[in-house]
This record gives sequence, structure tokens and C-alpha cells, in this order.
Amino acid sequence: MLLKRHSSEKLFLPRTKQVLNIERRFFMGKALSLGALSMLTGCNVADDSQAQGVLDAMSRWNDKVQLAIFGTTTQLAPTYTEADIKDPFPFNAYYGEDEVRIVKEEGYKLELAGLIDKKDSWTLQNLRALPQQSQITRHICVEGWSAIGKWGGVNFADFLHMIGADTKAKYVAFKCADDYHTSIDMATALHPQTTLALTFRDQPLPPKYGFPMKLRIPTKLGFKNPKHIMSIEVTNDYPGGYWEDQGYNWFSGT
Ligand SMILES: Nc1nc2c(c(=O)[nH]1)N[C@H]1C(S)=C(S)[C@@H](COP(=O)(O)O)O[C@H]1N2
Ligand SMILES: [Mo]
Repeated sequence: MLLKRHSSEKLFLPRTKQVLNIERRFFMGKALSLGALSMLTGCNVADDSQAQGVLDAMSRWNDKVQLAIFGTTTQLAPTYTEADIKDPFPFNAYYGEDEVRIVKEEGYKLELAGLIDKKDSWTLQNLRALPQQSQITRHICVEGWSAIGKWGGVNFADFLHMIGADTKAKYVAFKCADDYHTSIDMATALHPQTTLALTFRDQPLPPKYGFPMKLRIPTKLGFKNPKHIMSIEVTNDYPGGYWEDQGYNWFSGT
């Protein structure tokens, strides 16, 4: 069993009923998603009033345990219909909406760094010329709200392969136009739904939702979805992140 790999390490597993339940399900060989978490805990993660408790329980897990359980999952996040899209879609950042960072398209270039063969920077025009995908998925914020939105852009796995990224590396890290940064594991970067999103509801990403681009990861909590991306780095050195460095659980996903 996967968990055995870490059995010699100190695990900080709170033995709450929820966690025991989840562990039990894991040993029964079931994969977990945020939807499955709802079923297990009897709380609807998608319901704002119930989400907080479940998400708090999740964030108490040790990252390594989560990686052992979820690390190789290719399970897809649920998708929804146009009618389910939340309007207006909520804005969130570590600052208020009046301070949204305005990035100009003119002169913008996405910078690439680290374990990547072709490090040439990308204009928005060049990114728009690549094949595009879009999905309607639920964004779940650790603060206890969720909303369904539609994001479109470049399949991130295709992009990583195209630029010759070392997909055996551990992490992909993002620096943003504000002081935000975050990082994800390579399995999540290569997940088929992970999208370098250039649009929201088929329109160019509005400034408040992260113009010129955000990484849309429907299998991760909202704070793992960086907006206003300026640079992408592939690395084996743990990069952390804005909230992760302040104690939010790094894995935070399914
Ligand atoms: N650059 C940047 N990205 C960010 C954040 C931020 O403050 N700055 N906040 C994160 C959090 S906590 C959430 S919930 C989502 C909110 O995205 P939205 O404004 O599209 O709802 O963006 C995430 N990405
Ligand atoms: Mo969030």
C-alpha cells in the first residue's frame, strides 16, 4: 500500500472521525475527490455553510499523506453546464477588488525558467494561436465558498511538453504580477483538466480574474490557481507559495 512508504516518518494525522473514515475508504481502494469527500463526511463541500469544516479537516492532513493518497490520481473533476455558471463570479485575492493588478497586454511576455529546454518567452498572441480547451468547473476556496465558472486556454500538459519541460521534475512554480506565488506537483501540472487559462466565459480573462492568464486547476483549491502569471519555473527545489508559506496545506487538492 502506498502509505507504507512513509510508515517510518512521523505523521501528524489527527485521529478525527472524518480522517479515520477517509483512511478506511482509502484502504478499501477508493479514490477520493472533493465530491467523494462530501459523501464521506456527510457535508456538502460545495455548500458554503458546510465547506469550512471539511476543508479545515483536510488542511490538517500531512502533505505527504495526501500525496501518498492522491499523488497519482488522474480522476477528473466534475464539469457543469453553462446554466450553472455563477454570475457575477466572486473575486478573491489577498487584497480588495479596488487594488486589482492591471497587466497590459502590450509588452507582456510569459517568462519560462528552470528545467525547460525552450525558454523563449511567450506573447499572448502566440499562446492564443495554440489549440484551446475550455471547461465549466467548480472553484472551491479554502475560505469556505465555491462557485462554478468557465475557463478556456491551453492544455497545460501539452504546453509543458511543447516547451521541453522536464516532466520528471517535482514542481512547477508560478510568479504573479502581484506579490503572489504558488507551486504545484508535476502530476497536477500534467492533469488533463489543468489549463493555462486565457479566457473566462469565452472572453479574454478580465483583470480581476487574473489577466493576462491564470492556471486553472479544477482538482485544487482556489489558492493553488495563480492569477496574473508572469513566470513559470520547473524545479526540483520546493518553491512553497504565498499562502502555503503561512501554513496552508501545500497539497490542497484531490
Ligand atoms: N495572483 C494571485 N492569484 C491568486 C490570488 C491572489 O491573491 N493573487 N488569490 C487566490 C485565491 S485564495 C482564490 S480563491 C482565487 C480567486 O480567483 P477569482 O478572483 O477568479 O475568484 O485566486 C487565487 N489566485
Ligand atoms: Mo481562495
